[in-house]
Amino acid sequence: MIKVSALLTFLLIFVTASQAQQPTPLITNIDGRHTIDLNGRWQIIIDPYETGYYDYRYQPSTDGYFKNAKPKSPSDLIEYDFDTSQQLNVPGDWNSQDQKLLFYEGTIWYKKSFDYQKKDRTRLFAYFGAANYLADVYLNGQKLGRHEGGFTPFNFEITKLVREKDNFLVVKVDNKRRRDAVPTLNTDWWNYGGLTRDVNLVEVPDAFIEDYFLQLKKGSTDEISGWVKLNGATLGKAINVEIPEANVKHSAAIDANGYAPITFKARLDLWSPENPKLYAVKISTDSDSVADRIGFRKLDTRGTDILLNGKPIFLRGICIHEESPLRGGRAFSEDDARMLLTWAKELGSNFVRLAHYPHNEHMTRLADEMGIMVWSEIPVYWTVLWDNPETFENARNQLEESITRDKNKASVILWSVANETPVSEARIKFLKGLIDHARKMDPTRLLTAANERHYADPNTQVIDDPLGEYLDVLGCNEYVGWYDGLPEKADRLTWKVAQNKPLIISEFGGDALFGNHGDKGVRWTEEYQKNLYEHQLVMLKKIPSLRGMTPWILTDFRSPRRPLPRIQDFYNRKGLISSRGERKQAFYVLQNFYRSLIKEGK
Ligand code: GCB
Repeated sequence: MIKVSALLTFLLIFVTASQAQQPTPLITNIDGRHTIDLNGRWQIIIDPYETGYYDYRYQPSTDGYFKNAKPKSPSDLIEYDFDTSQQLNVPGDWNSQDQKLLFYEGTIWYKKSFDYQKKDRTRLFAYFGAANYLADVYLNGQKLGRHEGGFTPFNFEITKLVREKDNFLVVKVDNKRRRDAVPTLNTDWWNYGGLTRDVNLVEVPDAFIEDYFLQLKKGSTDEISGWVKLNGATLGKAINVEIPEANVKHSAAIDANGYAPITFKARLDLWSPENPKLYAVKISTDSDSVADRIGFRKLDTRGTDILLNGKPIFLRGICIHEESPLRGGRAFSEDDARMLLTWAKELGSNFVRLAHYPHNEHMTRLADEMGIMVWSEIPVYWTVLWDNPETFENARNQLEESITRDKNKASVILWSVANETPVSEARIKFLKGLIDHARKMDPTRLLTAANERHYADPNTQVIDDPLGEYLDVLGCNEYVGWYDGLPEKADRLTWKVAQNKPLIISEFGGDALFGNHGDKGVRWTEEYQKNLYEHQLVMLKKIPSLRGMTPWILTDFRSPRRPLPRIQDFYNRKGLISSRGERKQAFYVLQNFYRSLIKEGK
């Protein structure tokens, strides 16, 4: 008897483990789809010991919290109850919604119940904008799968499992940091956990358009080249791409794998910050149709120039974290995105570095509309495990999900694969692998990374990271005047750049507490920060290959690495704008500088 039950337990665990599948292929442009949003209040259970997942022998439990069990009789023992538990808002990180969760790192279970009217020939997917960091997803007690990575979307098909009444979707979200994860244990931002972005049900027909890539062919201003990918058994015979405003009606045949390569000529008004023209594009088959708004523009480099539509440009940028300074916590809404991008525009920016991970899709959609160019990044930050194949696979997957989501956005001009990573052979191999993958997925955009620099002698800065060989645009972070000497040090430095490529100074800056005034030599004052910017800008203007900059950073943001009482209080204060929206003196220094560049025609 004991043996039989041991075997049964083994089988159950084995079956449960093998059910832990990957998400289904990502559906792009869910804004163009019929969706039912599952945002709002979700019931949650805080589970620091993962009692709802592991049994007391620390084996995955077969009747964990995902069963959403109820006592069937008064004598039944069930030690949890979603329906009478605390609730949190989705989208939203947990840390900023409940004071006791501010520093929490661990598991929280989320549950949402819903009814659904089934429709013939319709497939249903549960789509998550992001969950930080590890998500185990269950519907009606059955495991759908697991997703790793805190800043990219994923979806699971639930057509067969969904029922008309009382569905319960349960997600175990775990934001414990891990040495082998991406990012790793150590970052300079808040580890906001939870269902941080929109959750939707997406309805599509049996055979549907899963994904597509429609961009100008590299080097061309009048030829669109790409592909459309279908999903579903009874595939249509042809797919159509229509751009009515440009008189385009193109058809292409679908191959046996549901894939249709696309090329056609079109006369297009090109997208740029001055003219963020988006075209209504309709992609259809005999069974499905999806609408998008896409901008078309040409992107190249020539020597040390970045060319947009054939013209050299200067990237007047600023770094942004995905944090809503006024509400506090992760930014997730279109309003959050509008506020951050409007502030960037008021600064005089035509470019933003969305640090240090892919931001939510509202940001890139709005950047498309507002004419702001974007540097998009994955959280390969500082010291990930370069030799670990699983870590590489995780980073590669995050990059892939990010490119899959945003590859049709005109605003995105740069994919960045890393931030401040230490030079070594293993790291080059890792990052080269990511670069190759990005180029394969998207041959049109430029590749970059935020690297470091070193001193050849006390007055000479050198940028010669060997990774530069594989990049189109060099990124370099430097903190002259903050971690590296005082602001005046910038006056005596000259810069040497090994590669003949465009350079973006992807970070510089220093902390100032808004309203804290004093002599310019006093740290943490607005005057110090202002003085630092003044000296930096004079120095940077002298670098011949400089084609852009994204100072650190638009707004103050939370960081556990910043404990100094009364000054930092767990905020990184390098913002040009405070955590209450107030502009510091340095904001105006950079604004004036950008205005002068605009006058010079840059
Ligand atoms: C850096 C990092 C950034 C930090 C910043 C700082 O180099 O890339 O994530 O927040 O410095 O403030 O130290």
